[in-house]
Amino acid sequence: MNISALQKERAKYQPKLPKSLKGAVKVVEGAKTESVADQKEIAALFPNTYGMPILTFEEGGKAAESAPVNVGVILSGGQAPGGHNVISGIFDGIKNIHPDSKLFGFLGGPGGLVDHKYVELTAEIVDEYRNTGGFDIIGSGRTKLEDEAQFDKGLEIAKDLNLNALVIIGGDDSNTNACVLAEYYARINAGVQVIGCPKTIDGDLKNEMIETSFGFDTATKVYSELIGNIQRDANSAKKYWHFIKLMGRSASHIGLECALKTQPNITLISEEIADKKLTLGEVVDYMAKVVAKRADNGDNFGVALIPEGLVEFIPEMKVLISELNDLLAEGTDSEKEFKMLRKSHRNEWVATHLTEISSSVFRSLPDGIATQLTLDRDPHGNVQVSLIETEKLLGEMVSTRLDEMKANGEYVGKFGTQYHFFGYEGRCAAPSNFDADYCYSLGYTASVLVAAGKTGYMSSVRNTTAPADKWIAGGVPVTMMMNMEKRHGHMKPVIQKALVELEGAPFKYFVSKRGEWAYNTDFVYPGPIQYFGPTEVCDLTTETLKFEQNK
Ligand code: FBP
Repeated sequence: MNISALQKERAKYQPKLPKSLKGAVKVVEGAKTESVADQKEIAALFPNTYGMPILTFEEGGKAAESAPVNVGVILSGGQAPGGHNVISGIFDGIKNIHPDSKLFGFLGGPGGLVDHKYVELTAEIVDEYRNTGGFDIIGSGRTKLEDEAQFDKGLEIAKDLNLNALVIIGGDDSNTNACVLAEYYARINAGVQVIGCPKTIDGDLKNEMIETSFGFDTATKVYSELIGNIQRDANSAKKYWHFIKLMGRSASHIGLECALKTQPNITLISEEIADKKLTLGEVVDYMAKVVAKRADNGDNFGVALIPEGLVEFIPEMKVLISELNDLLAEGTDSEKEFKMLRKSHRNEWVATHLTEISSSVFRSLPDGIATQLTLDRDPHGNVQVSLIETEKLLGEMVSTRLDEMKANGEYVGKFGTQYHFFGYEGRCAAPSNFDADYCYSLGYTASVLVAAGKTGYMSSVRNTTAPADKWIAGGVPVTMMMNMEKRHGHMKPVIQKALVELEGAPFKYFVSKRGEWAYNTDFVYPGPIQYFGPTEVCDLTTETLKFEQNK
């Protein structure tokens, strides 16, 4: 294979491990745990895996004589930088337990387990992927492991391969399902353990024991580099407002982290907009005022960051989307009628079939956006919010608002826009040192949990703003992170999604600064991720973590 010069050098990087994982490991049991909410319901649903203690690894103990262990690994959901290092961490960990241990990778995500598609991950294969981005070593997928029939199919192949454990690398939903699987295998005495690893660039799988999900660090560094470059261009040409949509399905962690790194003029935080119940018009007003005030200073340029999931957090848009989901639900009479119409008549037809309020919201949207809301639906019939060009929606609405302000003598200036969406370009970047080290440690931790016979645990590596050898590795029972939520009309046990906390230190700092950043040009240019060089630039953690840990 032809590989780049960087890849060649980077392959030699030896990820840093917490001290406790460098030799024989002592597994220390902490206090019994409770779920974050709905304790009674969760305990009843997970009788075999509820209430287990937190585990912390310490140096020492005697290196015990161990038998080989066989592990199956699955990558689930969207790519996140560092996935390959979780796999190399598991590989090295189980080989350290016994050289005859084996690692099998299920292909194309959880579906590979059900369809019995796998590959044995040999040293030769794993070595080729160390410290690289992407999930291409075995591929990923979004099949949900939910029913017992799938679990039973999975057990067949686990038995054929003589697996001791499955490690599922995924986000909140995949780890929820991993926990259900762990409980099921424990209930039927299947003899197969299940361990989870916290992945997602979105940064919304975190809590007291999981400080961050892997990939968030690298992805936000890539986006911040690009935002910084655009800010420099904006400040050089002084003629464009750049509206940048940032990936992150629901939570605005990515937007907040990038704002803390780059200090743009506007950053919208969906959670705040929902909390203040701001209308789309109010959001547009806020943006237009910043544009106008900068224009007063002669600055007809700027940068605005817009989180991908924004529209679902704006109350009237949320209602509109839910009405559209019902109106255009597949197989309904209304959907059939809609499809029979000429394209040019569809938006008008939709507007007349909504409630009065939603109809007026729908009519206020630029035509192209209104059409996007009626077209792109996922297999469950929901509008695919990531496909809505929110950046254009806001740019066009701000432009209209500025025209009104100009007519009223409230704005003198020029408003030229450029639109961007940063998403996929950050998901498979070569992991930063932080993600390379963190992921390798998560994988290694998973191997220790397997050797200790644990199931229903998530790999946990904490104290991550300290140097890696001071990180605290261990395991957290997944049931501890669960609560009951309504999904598709039914109450289900799920891992609580972490949204941006409006009382949290990262957001509070942002609020204290955003006024200055709006009107001054205080741009910061972080530059590209550094893989070689002084630790001050190579081993940086996220601003979010620094604020959260008060560092
Ligand atoms: P995960 O939650 O599975 O990690 O995926 C996150 C994500 O990258 C979101 O930020 C984005 O909205 C979504 O995946 C895009 O999904 P797809 O890869 O299917 O287009």
